[in-house]
Amino acid sequence: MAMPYRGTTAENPTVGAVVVSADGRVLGRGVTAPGGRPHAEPLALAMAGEAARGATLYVTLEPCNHWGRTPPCVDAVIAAGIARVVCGATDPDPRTAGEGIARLRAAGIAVHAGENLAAIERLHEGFFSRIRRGRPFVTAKLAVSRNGMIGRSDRGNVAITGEEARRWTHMQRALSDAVMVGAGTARLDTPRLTVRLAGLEGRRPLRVVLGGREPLPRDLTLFESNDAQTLVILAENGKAESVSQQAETVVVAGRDGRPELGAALAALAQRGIGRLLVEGGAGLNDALLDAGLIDRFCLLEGAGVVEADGVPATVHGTLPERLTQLGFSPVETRALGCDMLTTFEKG
Ligand code: AOF
Ligand code: ZN
Repeated sequence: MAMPYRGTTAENPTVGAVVVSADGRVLGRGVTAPGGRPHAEPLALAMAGEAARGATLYVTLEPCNHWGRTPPCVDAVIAAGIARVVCGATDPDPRTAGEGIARLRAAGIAVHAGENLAAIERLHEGFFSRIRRGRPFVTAKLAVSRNGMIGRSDRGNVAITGEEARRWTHMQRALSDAVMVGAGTARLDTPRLTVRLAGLEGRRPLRVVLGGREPLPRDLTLFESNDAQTLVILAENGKAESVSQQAETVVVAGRDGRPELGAALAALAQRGIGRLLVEGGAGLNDALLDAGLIDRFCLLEGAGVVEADGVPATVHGTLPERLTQLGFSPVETRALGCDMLTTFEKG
């Protein structure tokens, strides 16, 4: 139930909680609220009210045991008289890290932890990555023509894939905390990086531009449109750059005048970004792949061919070859209209 709400709760995980009576009726349900608070459990418990006494709480993450901006969920669970808790992974946040489960047990509540871990790891992959590795979970998306091109050199936006692939991409943006492009793509493709899907206008992932060696033009489409916040990541000791007032900037360690990729991702994690979607181009994808910083690669293959001036998707053979060399394997292939989507994951 929490899956569709991914992308709305940063810096917190998107937790789902359900209160179920002894005879199997759903008494209450909750998902971490937009922005991360309230947490899922108090919402589900409030919905169940008095009926929660003696009931079972199913929750995708260990209930928290710390005073953050809200009181510990464990206190609410105990106060509600819940008899049994079935939860997913332990919370890797060091403020809870197993203590939530310990306190529930100490209060006489039966706890079954570690249920359905594969699905839980997937649901919370952004939050887990941010806490465990200090960087977001990175999904790259790239659209290539049948002959492996992502566009034409210096030609800006070239249609590679169709309407269904566009809608799929916008949905991936909606489910992300931030969407990132490199400076070259920001300049040439003039993307808006917004969610333009009926009913999901409220989804506004942070837009991130990774600065390059050249200053960014101040009239960038991303700076003009006020639809979502924009963050520009710049390299320290790079050229002093005055970025449009519409955007925020963060300065990280640099290499060759460009932001160092690991430092850029760490800066995003520090801002609470757990789920990051990278929308190319080829240079940024290749560099992230080289650095081992991509966790999932979504390859959209269009039916058409880009003939003259084609920009290849990678400088290392074809993308599927390169991904295989790096230890990725295809986990899903499906048609999106006339286009094909193949998802590659590591391991
Ligand atoms: C839960 N239920 O729905 C979520 C939890 O700053 P705070 O107080 O909001 O605490 C954030 C931490 O709470 C976060 O790092 C994670 O450990 C946990 N998230 N816990 O019991 C929830 N979203
Ligand atoms: Zn909590």
